[in-house]
Amino acid sequence: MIDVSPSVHSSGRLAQDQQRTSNHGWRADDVLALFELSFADLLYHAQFVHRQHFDANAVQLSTLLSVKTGGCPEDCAYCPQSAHYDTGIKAEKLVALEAVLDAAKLAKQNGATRFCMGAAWRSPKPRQLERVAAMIREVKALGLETCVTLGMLEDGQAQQLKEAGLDYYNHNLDAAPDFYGHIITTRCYQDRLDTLGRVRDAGLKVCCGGIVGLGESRRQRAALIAQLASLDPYPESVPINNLVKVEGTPLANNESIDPLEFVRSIAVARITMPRAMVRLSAGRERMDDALQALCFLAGANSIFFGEKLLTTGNPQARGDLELLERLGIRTVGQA
Ligand code: SAM
Ligand code: DTB
Ligand code: SF4
Repeated sequence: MIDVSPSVHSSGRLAQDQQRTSNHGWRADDVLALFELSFADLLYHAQFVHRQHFDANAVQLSTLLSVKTGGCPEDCAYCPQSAHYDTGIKAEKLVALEAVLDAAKLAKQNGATRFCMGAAWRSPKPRQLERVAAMIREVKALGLETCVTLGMLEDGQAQQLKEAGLDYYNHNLDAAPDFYGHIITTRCYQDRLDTLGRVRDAGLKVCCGGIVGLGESRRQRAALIAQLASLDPYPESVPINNLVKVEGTPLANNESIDPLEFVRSIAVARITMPRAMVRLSAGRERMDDALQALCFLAGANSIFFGEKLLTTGNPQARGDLELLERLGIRTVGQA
């Protein structure tokens, strides 16, 4: 019989790894062993780890705003904003500062404590970065936690964002190294790791996660999480996205992932990155209440809140608040 005591999992790594924020590497095989636990054993472990570091009845609300939509030169196969695919999303200009501030004020009024701004760029140009830095300064001054995702950064750019008051930079690894080339051909894994290194060196917190349901195997899901958990230190924030299938993208007709496998992915992220905020990110529109409740039980402690992600839909705010109330979950600032 498997030992379900929370101090030891089948590969014997849990006890030591839940204690630290820096790892000396998770092997994909060890992460795969977690995926292969029984559902009850896995959730028990995840909930145990979660409760050691967080209030299990608290979730952070984050609101997303696309500050520069569409026309992206990258060819990410999942993305409605890539100029390579005909998805009906038009390329727009960078949004004006005032409009960003209005959205941030509204998000705060509605209960969000974190405001994330996304731009469909391969990498920002100096003038664009200055404008985003001004947005960060003003959003931060409202008392909101700030996160931006702008693509690859060059030397000095992460520092500039840090000086503007940025808390987190989001830059996802998205997929396992051996699957990345099936999804994106216009950049490589090392490009992503290089930007993550610059973000870390500038003293910013790292927000880095991935997408499940891209057509990867369970082993590749485990390898993605092993990569994330082996960043040293591991990310403070880990968004786990379920693919939103968008008409016109190459992945529009992908088979959906088993919902319980998505819950497993959250649980494994929680166990391998015990102190990280694990964010139940894209894909909630297609999840029912019970499935989202399982995600919280598995250790997710943040959601995107508000009717839109970047270009696709998200559940209605009122329904989210009702669900959290039914579950006895409070909303909080950064946990
Ligand atoms: N262009 C920047 C970049 O790629 O880093 C920032 C914006 S990009 C839209 C941010 C993240 O959104 C991607 O890394 C990916 O994880 C997520 N994303 C994009 N399209 C998605 C989709 N259809 N389903 C789920 N997640 C998606
Ligand atoms: C992340 O990992 N997920 C968010 C945020 N970081 C920027 C983006 C999800 C985008 C979903 C597709 C869209 O709305 O365009
Ligand atoms: Fe561009 Fe980011 Fe979309 Fe890739 S995920 S196409 S880099 S906006």
